[in-house]
Amino acid sequence: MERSLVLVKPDGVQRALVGEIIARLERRGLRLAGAKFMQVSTALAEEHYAEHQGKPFYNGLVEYITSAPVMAMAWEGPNAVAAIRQTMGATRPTEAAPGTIRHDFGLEVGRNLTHASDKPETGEREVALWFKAEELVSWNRDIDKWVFEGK
Ligand code: IDP
Ligand code: MG
Repeated sequence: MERSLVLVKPDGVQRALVGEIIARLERRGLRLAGAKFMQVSTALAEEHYAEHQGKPFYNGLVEYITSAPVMAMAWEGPNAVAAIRQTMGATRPTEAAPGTIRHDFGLEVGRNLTHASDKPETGEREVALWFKAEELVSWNRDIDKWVFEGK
């Protein structure tokens, strides 16, 4: 079972889209494993976005993610990483497919509402960076057998 970090970034929180974004992931069949509403520190922002250090948008990106609270979540399911990135849509909202979150609610890459892990390994690393082990819940959902083929 794959896991992905999902962040509703400050623009999504300020625009009251947390519930909408959670609803889309729930309806997709993904299972929530952890969630916390939090103000991101500069240190966490810099570690999370370390791969982008040195790029022209890096400083703005750290400012953006620390500018207001975020909803940080761990979601799981078969192929969760690919499924969640598909639901989020392409990084640039004007390149995101209709029906995706970034298309349906966004216009600019620097206000693209969400973060989702880009590979299964990244998912494991990012969930461990944002959540302590005791903040994650391992559980069986009654509908799992109707969503997960192997259950
Ligand atoms: P991703 O969030 O779809 O994985 P990445 O390329 O990993 O996209 O970039 C991380 C975040 O950095 C993006 O979600 C977006 O908020 C921001 N970003 C990426 N490219 C640009 C840019 O060209 N200008 C401003 N912000 C950018
Ligand atoms: Mg990325």
